[in-house]
Amino acid sequence: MTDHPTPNDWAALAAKEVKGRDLTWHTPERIAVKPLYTQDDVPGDPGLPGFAPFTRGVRASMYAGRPWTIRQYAGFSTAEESNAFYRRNLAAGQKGLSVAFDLATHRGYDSDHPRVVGDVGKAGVAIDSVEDMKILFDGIPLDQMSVSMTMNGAVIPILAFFIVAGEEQGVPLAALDGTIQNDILKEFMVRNTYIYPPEPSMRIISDIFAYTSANMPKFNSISISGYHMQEAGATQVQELAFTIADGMEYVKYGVASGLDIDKFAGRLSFFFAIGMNFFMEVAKLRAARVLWHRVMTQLGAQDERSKMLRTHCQTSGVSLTEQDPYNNVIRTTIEAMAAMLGGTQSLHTNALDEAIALPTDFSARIARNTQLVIQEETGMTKVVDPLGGSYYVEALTAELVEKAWEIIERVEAEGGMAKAVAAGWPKAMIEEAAAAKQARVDRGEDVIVGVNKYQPANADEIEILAVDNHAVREGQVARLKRIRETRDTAACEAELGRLREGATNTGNLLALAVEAARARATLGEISAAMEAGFGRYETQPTPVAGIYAGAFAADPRWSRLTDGVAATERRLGRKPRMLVAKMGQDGHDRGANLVSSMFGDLGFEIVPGALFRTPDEVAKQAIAEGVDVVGASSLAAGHLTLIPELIGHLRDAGRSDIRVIAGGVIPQQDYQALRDAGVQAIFGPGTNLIAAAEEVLRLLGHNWAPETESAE
Ligand code: MLC
Ligand code: 5AD
Repeated sequence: MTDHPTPNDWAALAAKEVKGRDLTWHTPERIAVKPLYTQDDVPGDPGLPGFAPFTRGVRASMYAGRPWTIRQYAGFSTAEESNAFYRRNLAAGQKGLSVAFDLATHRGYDSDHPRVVGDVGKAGVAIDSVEDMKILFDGIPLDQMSVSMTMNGAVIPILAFFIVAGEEQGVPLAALDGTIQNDILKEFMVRNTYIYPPEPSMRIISDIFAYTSANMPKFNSISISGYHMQEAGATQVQELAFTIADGMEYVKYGVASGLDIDKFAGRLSFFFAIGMNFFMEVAKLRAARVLWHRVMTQLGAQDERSKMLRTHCQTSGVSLTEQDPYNNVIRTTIEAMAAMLGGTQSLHTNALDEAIALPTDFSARIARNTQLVIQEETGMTKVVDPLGGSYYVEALTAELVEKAWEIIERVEAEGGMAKAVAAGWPKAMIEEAAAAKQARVDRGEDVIVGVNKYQPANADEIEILAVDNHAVREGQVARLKRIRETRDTAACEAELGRLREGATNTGNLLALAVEAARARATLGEISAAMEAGFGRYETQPTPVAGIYAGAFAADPRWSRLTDGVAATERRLGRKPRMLVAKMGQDGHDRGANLVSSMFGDLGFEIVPGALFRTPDEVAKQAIAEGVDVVGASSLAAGHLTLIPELIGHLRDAGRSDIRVIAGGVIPQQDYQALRDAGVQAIFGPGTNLIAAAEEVLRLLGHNWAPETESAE
């Protein structure tokens, strides 16, 4: 041992301590994280905050000057109820608003549309017209409060309603402050609340850039989102690369539509998920800024503001669990710290009931206070980029830039993100990562405290928020009726006609929709007018194959299940068949895709159902395809309406022999009602798919021998 030990001396000493065991950590991003970083690993000087390439933050003073915006995403039931919730939250320390719309609204349907019975007011607030939007912001001055709206499919009517609501509050267009998500590429990839086909959807975005850059200088015209990619299973490198590549594509479309890059690029914003890999997430935000600076320079931006990546973050929903739910407070705190140490501009912290329902006042308070405590009790905001210069963080930042750049180059070589999305490979890549992750969790390789390790002896019951969608729907239907009776029908029809014309020819769709909104056209009507020109987009899921079987190769639990499937096949004289169904406007398909992949690998014949089906359509498909079982996946709280209806249709058709099972975000409180309706098995969040497959085979009549059961 010398007086000045070298990294080699350290390696020798460490190897002795662990008897030569390799301490390298291979992450899902295929990054080999070493057990020690030294100054030899630092790629160079990261520069200073506020200066290009903004590695250390977009502002010189960062949180020492102004803390990030505490912006909690919320919305449920009616505009009245959501407005009251917003006001309570603002009084208690929240700083910015963020609106969650229900899925009917997302998909361009009014609340009285027959396809949305299960969805009204459930996953967000129901907004049908400018009247609802005015109630939503009643008493909230839109020139003082910045408002984010998560809207992508029905972005034109929603932004039009917002503009007209502001106008009728007396707020000039130029004073409106906020953000519209308006990011359709990731919808086609992972979130699925698209309405129109890709081409017209991209036109809508350029129209919004044109309108907001000319009229709304404080408004962020897009929130380019990686969040949903990580939720769908993407690795951090995939999330980073596809998000930056999406941003590039939007800029190229904007420029191609005739806009000057520096006129609109300064108002593009971003949105990332922050999961549990703490330093990876810190480095990801730093790498994102470096990458954006690089691509915007390449695309010819001159103004430094155009090259500055400003972002919102949300802690990861998928990292939270139904089991042992108070652990979620701990997880969210750690994730919130990663977001702030990465230099986010705005943050949502998830509530502890995330895995089962929307936040209550109680859970929302803890989520909000997580940020308030960090901001006001810890002193962490006093120093700009306190992790700057950390050997590990700087090295990881550089490695993420490099790894993401490889993917971005592939996207560019293949003609950009719109083409890549159409080709489908980014989605497939994410689904493979999701399947690999699920397999690691099911095998216990990735530990989730309270779920696959250290399970509590007794479950904690927590109070959850329940929304009566039938009552909300009745109220919305009555308001829609009133609007249709009191408006100037001819004027409204004329505006809708102009919009229809605009969709088939030219014209700024947002400007046209603002006129229609003033004339009290509803969201469904405005969407339908554009649909007349654009059509409605449909896709078919294509589950990935082989990932699960590969991860479980040589695992006795797997061969036991494939034996069970083979025995079932012999008994039935054909492979067991399962329809994996998605009903209502719920587009969350990670769970459904995982189940399809895994059961397909096991030897089931899988019928992957299309998104957005009605219960009647699913029953007919199940019968036509001759399936033994329908697996209904529900993540947007429509289960109590949609699944009993499905069972009713099967019964009416004399096919009660087709078993119905349910999976997804289903609170324990609802289990009995589903069982009473005839659901034969329920798989909540955190379900081990191996256990689920065993149960499904049992339902299909397979007799598990007791000795093999204990042989696990
Ligand atoms: C900030 N400012 C400073 C400063 N820091 N000025 C001086 N010194 C400092 N240190 C100024 C900024 O310049 C800005 O003014 C103003 O203060 C506001 O700060 P900001 O940093 O821009 O914050 P904010 O207004 O909150 O905007 C953040 C954002 C925006 C740019 C990321 O796009 C945003 O709020 N996004 C939120 C998106 C969101 O909530 N999404 C929810 C998705 S949920 P100026 O004039 O420069 O602007 C979802 C789930 C699902 O998607 O699937 O349903
Ligand atoms: N209210 C609050 N949070 C919501 N989320 C989705 N909808 C709502 C809502 N209406 C959050 C959850 C989810 C993520 C996509 O956004 O955390 O995981």
